[in-house]
Amino acid sequence: MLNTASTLTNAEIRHDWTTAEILQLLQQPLLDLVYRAQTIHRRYYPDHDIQLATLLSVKTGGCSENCAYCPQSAHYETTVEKQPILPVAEVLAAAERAKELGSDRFCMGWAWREIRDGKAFDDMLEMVRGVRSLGLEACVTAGMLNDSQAQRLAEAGLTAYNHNLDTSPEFYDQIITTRTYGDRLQTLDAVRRAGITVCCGGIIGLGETLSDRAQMLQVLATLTPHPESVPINALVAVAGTPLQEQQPIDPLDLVRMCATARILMPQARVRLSAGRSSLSREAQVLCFMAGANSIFYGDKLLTTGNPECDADRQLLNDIGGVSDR
Ligand code: SAM
Ligand code: DTB
Ligand code: SF4
Repeated sequence: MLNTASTLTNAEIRHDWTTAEILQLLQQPLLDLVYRAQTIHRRYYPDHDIQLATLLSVKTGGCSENCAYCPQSAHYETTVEKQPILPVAEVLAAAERAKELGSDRFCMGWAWREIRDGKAFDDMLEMVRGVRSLGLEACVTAGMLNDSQAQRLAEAGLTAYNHNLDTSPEFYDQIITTRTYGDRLQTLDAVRRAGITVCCGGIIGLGETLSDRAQMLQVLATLTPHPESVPINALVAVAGTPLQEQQPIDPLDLVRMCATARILMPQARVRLSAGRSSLSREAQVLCFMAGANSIFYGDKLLTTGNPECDADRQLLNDIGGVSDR
């Protein structure tokens, strides 16, 4: 029944999506959009499993960038204080706990503008090797990097590098002025050239328009190949940041983003990322219906809260299929 001509056309992997087409998808009646996304999802992920990724902030706070959403930026007064970089052993102990909890991927974050060579980078490489030797996928997010650093991360066995576009090229400079959209794309190129998979997505709820969301998705969907993981974050409005007063997004907008990302990038892991603490179980299940197939699993994201592991385990058990976790 799925093999109708129109479904096949829907499921083609395309890299030439236009913003107008994407805007049209985002504006479709919700149930039509979710149906189309779910149809594609089932074709590319017949097991429709949900990947669990655990986050750890290895270097917290004191970042020189001015990303308006970020509690770790040194430009803003938030409750996040600059912390010393965590030692390798502590990070690997956390990775082991994540493995015991049933995580598939261990993601490590550094609040840096860019990676610099030296001890902290050598330690990062050791962390990557350690996480991989536990049998987990390893992901790093640490700002910009160059070809040689990407190459060394690849040699250490890094599975994925996370570097988000965050928003549209047009809206970008209202959110960040300390680096450009082009800088972001250059880092993604270096990651790709080194043979590391790309984890790249964005945030909704920054004050962007629907057209900004479509433009951001257009940039992602025209990357060749598509990013292997696409995190969709809802802004966590943190006191002290310029975006502290932003109104929460409508959870149905997150459903639309997940569905559209699934249609545009059928093979990607679409990760329902920051903002899950404010979503009902039902809204999360709708996102899964719409094609989200990964979550951050662990009581904390980098500096802000995430649903408790117990609550997530319960949710996954209640929707079925993961009773062994
Ligand atoms: N410094 C590195 C960078 O910017 O690439 C890595 C860490 S940074 C915290 C990773 C991503 O987290 C950002 O690109 C952004 O998409 C997301 N993020 C940060 N703060 C957030 C917030 N308050 N709400 C939602 N997403 C957020
Ligand atoms: C991503 O897209 N979201 C994660 C991960 N990649 C690194 C980070 C979310 C951070 C939310 C705010 C915080 O906890 O500091
Ligand atoms: Fe720094 Fe990353 Fe936060 Fe921007 S998002 S301020 S680069 S830690």
